[in-house]
Amino acid sequence: MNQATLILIKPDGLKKSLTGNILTRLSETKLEIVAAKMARVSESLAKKHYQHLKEKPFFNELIRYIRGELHDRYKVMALVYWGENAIHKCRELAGTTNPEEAESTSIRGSYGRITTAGVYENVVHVSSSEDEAKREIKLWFKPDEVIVDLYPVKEITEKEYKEHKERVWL
Ligand code: IDP
Ligand code: MG
Repeated sequence: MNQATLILIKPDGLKKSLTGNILTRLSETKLEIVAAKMARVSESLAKKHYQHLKEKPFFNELIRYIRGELHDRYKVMALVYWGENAIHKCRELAGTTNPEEAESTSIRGSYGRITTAGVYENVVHVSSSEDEAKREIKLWFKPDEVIVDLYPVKEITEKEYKEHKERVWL
């Protein structure tokens, strides 16, 4: 079954110059990259992305982490990988959430760490289910930034520019 998954190379991955390395590891999956960009992470985007963790004691530090405030790198690389069993394949390569417990050959096991403030700096984000992938891809990308049709869209016309039509997620 073909699936899409959102991958983020987090600010620690960028600061440690791991982009090439991570993309090489992910290429082992033979999945297709169908969207890719560098993105600034606004507070609102960060909070929406991690909404499932808002009650956790590490939430505020996690938001600072994903926004780049701990690494002086105010950006992430966002990608969508697509193909057979994409979510499982990418999660497996990434390793478990806690980098100290992740298999040592996984991306997180190789390059992650736990900060003194207790945040798991684990280098990459990978969606963990199809529902999560759908929510996250719609949050991070516009329909026209993804080169396959993943989810339904609608066309909207901006009031001020009647000739300008834009596709947004339905
Ligand atoms: P995931 O990234 O493996 O899907 P989630 O539970 O969705 O794990 O958590 C999102 C991110 O929040 C993790 O990647 C990690 O950076 C951080 N995090 C999760 N659980 C903890 C924790 O118990 N302590 C510190 N940081 C955590
Ligand atoms: Mg998660």
